[in-house]
Amino acid sequence: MMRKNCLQVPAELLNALHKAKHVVVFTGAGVSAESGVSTFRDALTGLWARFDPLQLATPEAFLADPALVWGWYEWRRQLLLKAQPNPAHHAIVKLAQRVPKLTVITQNVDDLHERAGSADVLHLHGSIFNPRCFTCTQPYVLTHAPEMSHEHALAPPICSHCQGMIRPGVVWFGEALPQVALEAAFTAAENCDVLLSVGTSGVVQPAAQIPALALRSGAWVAHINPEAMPCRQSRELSLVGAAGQILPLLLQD
Ligand code: BJW
Ligand code: ZN
Repeated sequence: MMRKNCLQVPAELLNALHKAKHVVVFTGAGVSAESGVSTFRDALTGLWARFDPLQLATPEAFLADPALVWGWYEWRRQLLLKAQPNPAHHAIVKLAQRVPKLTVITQNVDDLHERAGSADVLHLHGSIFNPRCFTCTQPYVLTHAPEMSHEHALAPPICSHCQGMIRPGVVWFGEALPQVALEAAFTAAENCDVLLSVGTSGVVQPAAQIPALALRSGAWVAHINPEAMPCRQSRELSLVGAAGQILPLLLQD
């Protein structure tokens, strides 16, 4: 008989999950890939294969061409509104029901974890749905925007308090991460028993330190990624495959 999925989850990881008091799930763009959301660094399909991050994802880029940057984020926001959570997001919610404590830390600016049912998600790189004033940080409530294409420039709205420009509520290169979320994420990583690092290339700092912090504190760390991830420690594992296929396998008894 053909087995549909040949991946065997290592018994030591399943044992560690069964015994765990606190599990951390640390996610990157790959967890949303099966929802049709582009990652950043995948060679052909990633956003940075088609767009230059220096022209779109820095404060300097926004000031140089606000309409280019705002239009690009509006295009992505509208794609995200149409996307749905996938089996990976749903498996994380089910796992949370089986362990005493589970913390979701995400680098993603989408809301697919929340829409699947995860609560108290720590968003290290902000949210595409929470724009604010570039000048005075006043939050801005988004209203309906025209249908966008990726080459559509669109002038950003103007702040009603200070007439400054409204910017996307995401963390760009060179900007500090939200301090409360980052501290909570580091504390969770240092105090968990198992950390699942799902769909991240692990190259963007300071978020990339999170799996290493968990390992240093004695936790098991499993990387879930279609690319084999380097493992340098005895408690570090690489489960090779798509998040939507692998995460449901971790729910077995
Ligand atoms: C699947 C899958 C499937 C596919 N299932 N998996 C030199 C050295 C070290 C650091 C620096 C340096 N030069 C500059 C820095 C700092 C910089 C940085 O780290 N740069 C590196 C790139 C070199 N970091 C910063 O600037 C940060 N801020 C900072 O350091 O501040 C300092 C400061 C302190 C105090 C005051 C002021 C400043 C900020 C980083 C912000 C990152 N922002 C972005 C854009 C967000 C907005 C937006 O969405 O547009 O965040 S960049 C982008 O990368 C986005 C992501 O969250 C982030 C991480 O990417 P992620 O999630 O890992 O995605 P990918 O595409 O890289 O990987 C996807 C993975 O999924 C792949 O492995 C696939 O194989 C896999 N996959 N299908 C499972 N089905
Ligand atoms: Zn303002």
